[in-house]
Amino acid sequence: MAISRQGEKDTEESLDELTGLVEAVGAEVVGIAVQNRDRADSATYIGKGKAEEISLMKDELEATMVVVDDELSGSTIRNLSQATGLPVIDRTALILDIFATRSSSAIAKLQVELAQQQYRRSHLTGLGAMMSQQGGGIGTRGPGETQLESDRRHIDQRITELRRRLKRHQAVMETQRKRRTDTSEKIVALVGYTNAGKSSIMNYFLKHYDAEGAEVFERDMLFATLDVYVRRIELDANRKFLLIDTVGFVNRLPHQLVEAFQATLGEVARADLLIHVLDANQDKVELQQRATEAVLKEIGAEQIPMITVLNKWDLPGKYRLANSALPVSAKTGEGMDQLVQQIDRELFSDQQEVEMFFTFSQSGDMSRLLEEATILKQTYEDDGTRLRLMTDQFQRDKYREYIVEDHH
Ligand SMILES: Nc1nc2c(ncn2[C@@H]2O[C@H](COP(=O)(O)OP(=O)(O)OP(=O)(O)O)[C@@H](O)[C@H]2O)c(=O)[nH]1
Ligand SMILES: [Mg+2]
Repeated sequence: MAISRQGEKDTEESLDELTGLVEAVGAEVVGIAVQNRDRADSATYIGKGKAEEISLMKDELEATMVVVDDELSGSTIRNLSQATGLPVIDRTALILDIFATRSSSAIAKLQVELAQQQYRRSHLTGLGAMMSQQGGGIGTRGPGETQLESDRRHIDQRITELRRRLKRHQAVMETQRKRRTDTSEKIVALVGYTNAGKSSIMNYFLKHYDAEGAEVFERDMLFATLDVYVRRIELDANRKFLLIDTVGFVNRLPHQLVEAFQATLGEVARADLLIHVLDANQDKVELQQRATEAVLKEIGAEQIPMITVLNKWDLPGKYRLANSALPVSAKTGEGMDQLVQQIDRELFSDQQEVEMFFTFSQSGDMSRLLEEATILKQTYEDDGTRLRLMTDQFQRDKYREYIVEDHH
């Protein structure tokens, strides 16, 4: 159910998306109600008349719940529920619910629960009142404390605990990241709308570029991936990068989730290059694109260089974008060579040939550099080793003192 405000054209698109989200939790949409009005009703969101209409239709439709395409306050949820005679759930709670059923790793579970508790806390007023009407919580209160205060206190305690645990996970991730950045390895992150094919593209790279890492989970469902997967991809011995696959986005991704998923989304914000994956087999390509761009902005990743791909090009719907995007298919491999070329150009165009000289006492630094850079020529001299190398900017900065200036 939604209201359509004047001048807003995307109500229908948004309701299509909502239908997908409802189906993602295994429910079925039996009817759609839209009301044209400029502002939401302060008490019941939709007008009283419309609410009564829904109430009258519910038996015939066998409806068991109202899903609202917006985030509502706790008291609006309660009022609308009373007016329609049905339980009401808003868009945010629905998305949180999908995330909750999909999360399997410890860190994803913590992040989802944090978002859920934050949602609960901000909706306590209305929902709490509903609970106390049912006589819940009697006998559990501290002296002089209302039900609401005690609920809030419990939630706050839990939120503190969840944040503490997440911090520990983040510390571990930070150590892993330090280990990676020490080797100057470039990071490429797959981003995009949920179900666009990010994990499938990751798996294509794993299959074709001889990586040791295990394949990642891909499935035709919303939010199949809720974690961060990092795999090393080797285009060849000298051109390696880390590829990151992570959670997909939807339109108006709840801010509680974006906040709670900081540990996960932070990995994206640190990437050197983004691959924005769009599903070309959908007429909602532009909606998908906007949804992803909005989230990237929210996590501070909008400045990172980006390659946009139209995935699933093997399927009949070939929706294009106004700007140039690369058609690819993770299934058939079509366009993937061009994608590799573009990645190569973005990541490794700062490669330069230099000459370096290491004395024998500097051989420690030399062997560290040789793990990363390509040797073109190596000559042993009386007092050390002379190398011609292909290096990137990071290596040239780090090993600057060994670079031999051109002598004439
Ligand atoms: N025909 C076709 N199907 C594809 C292609 N790429 C992915 N798919 C299918 O699309 C579905 C979603 O793919 P995933 O790789 O799981 O999508 P994702 O972007 O990782 O999705 P989330 O993790 O849920 O955000 C799966 O059923 C894939 O098999 C493609 O190029 N062609
Ligand atoms: Mg995925």
